[in-house]
Amino acid sequence: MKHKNRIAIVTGSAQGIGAAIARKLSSEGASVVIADINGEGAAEVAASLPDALAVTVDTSSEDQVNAMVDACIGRFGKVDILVNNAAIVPFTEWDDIDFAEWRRIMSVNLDGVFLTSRSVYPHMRDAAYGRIVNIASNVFVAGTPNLAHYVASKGGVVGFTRALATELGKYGITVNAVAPGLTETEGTIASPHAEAFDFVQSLQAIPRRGLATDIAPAVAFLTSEEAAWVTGSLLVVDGGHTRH
Ligand code: NAD
Ligand code: 4PL
Repeated sequence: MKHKNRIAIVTGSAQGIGAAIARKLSSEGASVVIADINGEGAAEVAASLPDALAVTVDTSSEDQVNAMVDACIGRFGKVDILVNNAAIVPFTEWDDIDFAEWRRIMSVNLDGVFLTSRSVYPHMRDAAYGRIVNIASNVFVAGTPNLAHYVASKGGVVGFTRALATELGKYGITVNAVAPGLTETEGTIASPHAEAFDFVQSLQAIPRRGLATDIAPAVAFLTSEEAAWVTGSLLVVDGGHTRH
């Protein structure tokens, strides 16, 4: 039970990779806040886990993020782990991205990571313990097409991860990023990305589809106590697609 007595917030955990991370941390003993803009989906995941709390939150809203962290502290008294997983995964040709769409992706995928990190920080600093894991993507390594705004947002997430790791190391807080490759989730299956699985599989060292349960163990390592010496890193989890 590597995460016994640990309290974790996982954003975007009503489905997909976030739900798999929440289930994994819960199975290792953590109490998990299932935080998602889809409150109904969050409630369903929370109901399936022991001692989980569902919170409806738009992670791009400063007020809602602060209320989410208050709800966690109110229920559990602390926050040990933050997993920034919530994101929009778009599919838009580069010259069809208008400025409003660019801003929408940045506000959820990048601003949201800043807002949640800033909000949990005082609690982690005062406890002299914290684990922050940001979900990036291997598109930052590969420069994948039809996602330019998303690729830029994930590059921002990797940069912010490194800077925050530098700032927070002295407080016992580690900050790392995990970069999945194309992964079968409710989101990708329902989008044009579904068409890419065969091609991406042909590029991978391991020739099968990536699943959400392939990503969760990498996150669970970085959120564990024993990963104390790993900070500012980017762990690519993509079946050897990019070999980064
Ligand atoms: P998904 O679309 O299946 O699920 C995303 C979840 O985030 C949903 O429950 C959604 O309601 C929630 N969400 C969206 N916007 C939100 C907001 N503003 N506030 C709170 N919650 C919000 O996504 P997924 O495929 O599971 O991807 C999860 C993470 O993994 C994302 O960060 C994504 O960029 C990353 N990722 C996914 C893949 C992939 O191929 N699936 C590959 C690399 C990285
Ligand atoms: C390889 O993060 O990593 C498509 C869509 N293809 O969101 C991703 C790859 C997508 C990816 C991603």
